[in-house]
Amino acid sequence: MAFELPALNYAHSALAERGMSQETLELHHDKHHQAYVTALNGFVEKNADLQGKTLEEIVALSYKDPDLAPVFNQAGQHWNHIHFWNALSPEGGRIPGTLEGKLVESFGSVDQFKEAFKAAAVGQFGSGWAWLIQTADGSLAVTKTPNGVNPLATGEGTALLGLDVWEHSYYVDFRNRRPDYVSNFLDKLANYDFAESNLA
Ligand code: MN3
Repeated sequence: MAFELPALNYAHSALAERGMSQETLELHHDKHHQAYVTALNGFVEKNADLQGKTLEEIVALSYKDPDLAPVFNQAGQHWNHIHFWNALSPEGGRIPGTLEGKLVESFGSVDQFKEAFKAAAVGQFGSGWAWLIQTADGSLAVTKTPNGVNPLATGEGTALLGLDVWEHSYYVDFRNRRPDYVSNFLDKLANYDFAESNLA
């Protein structure tokens, strides 16, 4: 069964007032994400070892396998973008109580969490992702990954909230101002209810 592009949970125009335009979502979801899905399906079609595997299984088995590097790039990006659309909300920015408690416990304060996340997102050289993760001991941490890599592949922890920092995610709305895109995400777009729902 071929992988499919999931529909957004909100209209393409729903985030425009909060800093992510309809044009960005049309390009990013309908074009970029679709391209990853199409390419991944092309690889699966030609490789019997990949057929019948879940997306998570393909991410795990292709990570760091030089022969499967092109497969990993597409599978990782498909997984990352499914996560990312859920990490955005037309009512974003509001942090529910349980998650807030965990953030304070792990980072000292919500502001210190945001500073750490922003440092990771801005500090990721070139294309990649910033993540809020829950590590094996239950505490929260911030990490960054290049290109299509994610915490599922690295085994660093469970992804709670991921932010795409590839230029295609912010160039229409913020041009070269990645720090402003990251701050806007944390304050206005981040779906912290989704992040909380990912807690163990
Ligand atoms: Mn992207």
